[in-house]
Amino acid sequence: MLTSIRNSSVLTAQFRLGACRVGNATTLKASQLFSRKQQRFAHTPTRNAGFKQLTSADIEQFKSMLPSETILATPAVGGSSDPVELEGFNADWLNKYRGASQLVLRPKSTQEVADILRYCNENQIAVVPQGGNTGLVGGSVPVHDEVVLSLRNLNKIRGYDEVSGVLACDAGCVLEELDNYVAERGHTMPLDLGAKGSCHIGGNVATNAGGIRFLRYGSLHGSVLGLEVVLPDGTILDNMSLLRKDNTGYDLKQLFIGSEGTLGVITGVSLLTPRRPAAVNVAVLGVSSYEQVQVAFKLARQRCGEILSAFEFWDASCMGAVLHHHALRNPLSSEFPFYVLIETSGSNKSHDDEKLSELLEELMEAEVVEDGALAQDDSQIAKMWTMREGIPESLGKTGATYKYDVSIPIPVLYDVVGDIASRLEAAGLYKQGDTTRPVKLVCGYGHIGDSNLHLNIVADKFQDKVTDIFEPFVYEWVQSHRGSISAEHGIGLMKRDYLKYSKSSPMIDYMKRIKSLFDPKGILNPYKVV
Ligand code: FAD
Ligand code: 2HG
Ligand code: ZN
Repeated sequence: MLTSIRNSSVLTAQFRLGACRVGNATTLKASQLFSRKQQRFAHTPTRNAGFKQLTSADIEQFKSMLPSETILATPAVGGSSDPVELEGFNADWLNKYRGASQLVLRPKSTQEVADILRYCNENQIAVVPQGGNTGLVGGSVPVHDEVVLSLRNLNKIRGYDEVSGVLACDAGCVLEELDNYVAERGHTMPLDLGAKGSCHIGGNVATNAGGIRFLRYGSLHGSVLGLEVVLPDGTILDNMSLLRKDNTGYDLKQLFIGSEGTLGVITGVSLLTPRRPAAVNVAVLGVSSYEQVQVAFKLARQRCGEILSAFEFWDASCMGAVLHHHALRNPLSSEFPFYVLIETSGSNKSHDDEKLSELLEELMEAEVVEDGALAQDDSQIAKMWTMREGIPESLGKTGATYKYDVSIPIPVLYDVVGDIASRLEAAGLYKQGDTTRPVKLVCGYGHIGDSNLHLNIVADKFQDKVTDIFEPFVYEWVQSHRGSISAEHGIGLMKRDYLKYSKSSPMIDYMKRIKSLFDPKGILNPYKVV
């Protein structure tokens, strides 16, 4: 029996003090939305003068295509909606990017999406597709006055095959609701992320979202079987295949996965949902160094490879923020420089329990891990996940959060956190523990199993003076280690000018050619990605 891993009664007693589930991103956004003034950055692209400015005649046209309750138009364009109603569509989750759209359209069918796009294309009206608006790179909100095309009313499940586990649904279905639906049928969505209560499956596909199950189920490039996409000229590409195998030429759907709304509007998604694991175990471990985090990961793969479903880590600064903002208690006996969350998922509980216990004992005996807590029931599992998934929300409550989502080889993955902290210190903007400086926290966490670090820098506000310390430095750093400047959040507006750090110029050139093939007039999500 493992003695150092805290037993259930201790864990239960501590957790009883008020843990809560990570908040729905929409809820956070609503409460935070106008509490901080959004900054315009020096590099905000200027408005493309070729795009038409909306008139009341355009609004009349949209009224002839759509039910009136699906249109939000302000008096500035001849409508009657209060501009406050549009604020939530103009500001991103981070409250870092804000557009000035005067028109939001919320179509209820693929045909309505096609009618809108055809009209916009013919009239050179710029459009930004929007899902749950949880994106973290400024891709989901207008830069200037682009029309917001919200997919939230396209939210029906189209069909489910319980034998194959193939789900077909509208793009505006919320990820968590889909997971609840397939859970009732013994399956699970192949992706899971902290924003699941708000993000749409269409947004997930458009960003090629990764998340905490990537280690087990891999990329959406593998799970997505088919897409229905409306092109900027109104053409509906019906590629809603329900088949796992389909080798009939070019796999066009792959181009839209991760295209961030720049090539077409995704209106339907079909994807493979795996069987829901019958047995799930979660443990949180305290680790004294990043080197030991790596040792723990190596051993976890060796001992539990076939049942390992997540291996996440975070540092002490993240833990401080999440414990503070979620009223959680640390389940471990003391504080550690690093924390690891291990999850196993399988079909045989006693087999998995035994394998995980053996791993944990080995980690403790080898002094790789200094203390750990093993969840004893679903409620403890949820609380442990809150410690990890609640980090972005907690940092957001701490201050304006600059986010870098990078892939770097695991051995050097955490080094960039220290290097950024040193640069900020040298500039006098940051000193660990000194809250009077503009930068409060420099911290790292992420999906270590996927070589994916989330470097977050929390400051009192967004300002170029701070950004200039770590941009383009962080991208140069990543490039020098042959990493990727975006592991999972995408390019959006934030990284558009830095794409060259991860893609060669011939590749960028081909990306631009693909963009002009699908969207020759450039109306779809302009100023983003390329
Ligand atoms: P939006 O934010 O609305 O849009 C994102 C981009 O996709 C935009 O460019 C938009 O134009 C485009 N788009 C949206 N819908 C469509 C559509 N139907 N057709 C065409 N283009 C479209 N991301 C991860 O990868 N892994 C994580 O673990 C993760 N965790 C997160 C945790 C939190 C708390 C938050 C706030 C975000 C997290 N994200 C994560 C980022 C974000 O949630 C994901 O990128 C998500 O997939 C975005 O979905 P959405 O519906 O909110 O899309
Ligand atoms: C996560 O893994 C998300 O929690 C968000 O990808 C990361 O906010 C971030 O930097
Ligand atoms: Zn992530």
